[in-house]
Amino acid sequence: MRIDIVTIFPEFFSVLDISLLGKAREQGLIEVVAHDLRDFTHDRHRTVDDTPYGGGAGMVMKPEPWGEALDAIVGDGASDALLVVPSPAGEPFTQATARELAQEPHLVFACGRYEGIDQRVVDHYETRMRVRPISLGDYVLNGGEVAVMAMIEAAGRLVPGVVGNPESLVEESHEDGLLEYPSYTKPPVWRDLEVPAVLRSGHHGKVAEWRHEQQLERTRRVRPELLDGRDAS
Ligand code: 6GU
Repeated sequence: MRIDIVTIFPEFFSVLDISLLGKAREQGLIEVVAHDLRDFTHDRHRTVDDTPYGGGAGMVMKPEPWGEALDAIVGDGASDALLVVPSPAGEPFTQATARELAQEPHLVFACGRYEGIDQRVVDHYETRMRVRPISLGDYVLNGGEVAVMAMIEAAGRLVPGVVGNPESLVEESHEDGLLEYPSYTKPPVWRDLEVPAVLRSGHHGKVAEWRHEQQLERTRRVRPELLDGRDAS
């Protein structure tokens, strides 16, 4: 998978060199390049924003640097790449979105700052490629960078080969629409708290049944809306 990121803070993405995704990059499974939007300006101050038409607070990102940067990445015609635009006004990012992004051979992320990017950038690239404005959740971040980092981590670990044991991907929160069950390791007693006996019984059927009950109980208590539309039994 190839990932291009356009941002005014390319150095922000140096943390991708470490941890699990750093290894995936060393192995050539994922190639990530962060581009500096200001490299596509032509004025002395490397200006990327201007005041909004119609008035209002804040600044809007100018379309010209975005057009030059994105053309440099995808060419000047139609592209098979998917352009992801992080925005609190986008569709919500879920585990299903992460699975879809993980299937894409080429992702381009356009990180806006200020009050967002001139709408014509999305309108134009929609005529040449698939564009998805995506929100991390119902709260406001100062820019798309942190959101893109989360999306890359969630999608990147689903790319085949990135997570060593693929089995560890299936029993996680959200993979089956439920929250995950609680986990325990040694010692069997810690500060008077015991590991549930069933987990030490060696009875695999009972363990599986207990874990599923825990998933349902936890989901009902913390995220009841995740159970809507599921078979009550
Ligand atoms: Cl994707 N971007 C920004 N700037 N704020 C957000 C967001 C994204 N998702 C939630 N808040």
